[in-house]
Amino acid sequence: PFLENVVKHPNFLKGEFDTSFIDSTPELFIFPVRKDRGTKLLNYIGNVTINGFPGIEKKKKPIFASPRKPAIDITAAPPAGTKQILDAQGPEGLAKWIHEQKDVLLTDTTFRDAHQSLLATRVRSHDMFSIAKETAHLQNDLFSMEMWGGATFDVSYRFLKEDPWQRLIKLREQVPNVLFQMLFRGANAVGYKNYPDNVIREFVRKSGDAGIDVFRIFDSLNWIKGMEVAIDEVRQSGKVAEAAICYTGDILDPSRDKYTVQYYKDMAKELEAAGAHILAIKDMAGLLKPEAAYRLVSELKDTVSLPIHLHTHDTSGNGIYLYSKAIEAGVDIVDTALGTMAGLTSQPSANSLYYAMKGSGREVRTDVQSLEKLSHYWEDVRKYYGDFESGMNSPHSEIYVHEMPGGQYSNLQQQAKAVGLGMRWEEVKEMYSRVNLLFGDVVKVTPSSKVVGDMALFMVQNDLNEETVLTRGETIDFPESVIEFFEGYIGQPHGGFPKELQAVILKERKPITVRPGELLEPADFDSIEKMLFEKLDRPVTSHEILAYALYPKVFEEYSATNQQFGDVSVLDTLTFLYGMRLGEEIEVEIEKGKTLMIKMVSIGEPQKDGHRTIYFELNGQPREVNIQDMT
Ligand code: 3PY
Ligand code: ZN
Repeated sequence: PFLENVVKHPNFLKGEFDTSFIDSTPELFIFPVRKDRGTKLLNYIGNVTINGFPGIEKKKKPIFASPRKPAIDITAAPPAGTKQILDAQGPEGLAKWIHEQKDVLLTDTTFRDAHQSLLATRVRSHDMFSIAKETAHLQNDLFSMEMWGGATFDVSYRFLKEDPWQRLIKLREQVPNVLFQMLFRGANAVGYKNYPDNVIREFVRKSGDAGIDVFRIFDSLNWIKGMEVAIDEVRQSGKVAEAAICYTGDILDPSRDKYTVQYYKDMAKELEAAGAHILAIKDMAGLLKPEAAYRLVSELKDTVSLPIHLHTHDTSGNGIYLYSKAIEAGVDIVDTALGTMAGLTSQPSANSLYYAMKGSGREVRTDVQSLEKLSHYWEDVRKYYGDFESGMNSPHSEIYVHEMPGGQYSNLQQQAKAVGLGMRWEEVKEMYSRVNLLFGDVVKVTPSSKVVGDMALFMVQNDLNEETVLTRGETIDFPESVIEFFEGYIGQPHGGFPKELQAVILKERKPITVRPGELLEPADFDSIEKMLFEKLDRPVTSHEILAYALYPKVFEEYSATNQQFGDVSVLDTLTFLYGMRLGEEIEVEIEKGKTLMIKMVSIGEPQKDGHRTIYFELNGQPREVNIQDMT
């Protein structure tokens, strides 16, 4: 009661005390939830056992052996790494250090883009925490770990029902030595539309405080204006601004003259002038062919004096080849994933790249034995998420035609299934490339890629083609994301919008040409805080306020689930996705040193009103919960 009074005190709420501990340890303040955590978890487990997990087929919980873990001593602090270089020398010092390295440096994407691209972003914090310390010890020579941002933020709340900030904070504690990198969508932050400037700035500040060091900032239309606020805030926060060029088209194909080498060189110069510490080439779909990689990296090295960091996806199977060409041309850092989380729509394998470059004169800075050990863990963990695999099991050279980003492939496929187009996936992909041309050949990366995807789904669903969109467009209600795109609310595409299509889509609405951030009302964080305080009946963290400012509905749904079931992130992944088998017993560590023993004893028959009673033992005591059977 005393604490409750304190935290409801007006001064406390106004932020006149140092309240940063609320952000880092929110569980201390969630009193009502703590009391019956056990029952809430039983309700969750009962529910998922009976009704299945949304989006995947209900099935009996599969049995897998525990994941293999490297047998190393993780009690001592891990060896120093790039984090210590940044802390001692600042972003400019770090850039200088990168330039001095002869070996190629790696960013490991296993914790972010690899699973975003292979498993629809569904890898849970639980499986990252289990291997984080080992990773810190074995991967201490990485340039960075990309482990946050992109779709992970939204998916954590929306589907995994867990707090992405806690993922970041806890990983930071366990990995104090390697730079943490996030993917930041410029004015779209980690969302799908432009946000007010104060949201962008606050998000950058808070992510920096929580542990992010390197911000890879891009704009989904390569519109520099959409990146400037973020770059500025990252610089002011003393963090590393890695500004990205999104690569699209084909610089080797003279018939595709919209995105030329000169176009990318001009953009690189502008990003350098805007304050980038590192230049990223973000080949989000894997369109950069090996010879193009050589040419682009060579020319960019002659154009700017920034270190160059290359990102690609291995969808075509050409990833290692293009990296070796880029390395020959002098690229400084490349993005790879651990072998068993690499390839196809994910990044090329670090393990394979190591062997490819051995003896070439420029080696990859890594210990391949360590990579193999960590790869075993991920090989085993990946099985948990089998239901989210895209089904792609060989290289797809068709990527050069449809140009769909790796991070979008498995997600759009889930979206297609959700609207009943699972069987028409081939048509959706083909329509995706047609929509790109209809839109004037745009850069496709979140959120512009989502707009193209939404339009492709919409056209397949409604049996529309390029002609009928224009002739019947006046009477068609286009998806909201498509309307906002043509209004200019995610920025201005290179070469402008196709005018006729824009008029048909917008109807009475007028497009804007300025930066949306100049028009959007700043978010009112105080009133969000008050509203959430009333609703949740507890102090709210600045992280929650930001999450609400980004996606109010998703955050509200997450909070409701959280109130109903408590913190489900403590469950192991198979229990989270499939519940329990009869007679099974599991251990759940709900906080450090506090473990619940849960046994599922029996499941009652459905009653007239559809309820079933599930009988558990919780720490040896009988407990029952009633679950509505919705199957
Ligand atoms: C994202 O924005 O999530 C991406 O991965 C884009 O490539
Ligand atoms: Zn990517």
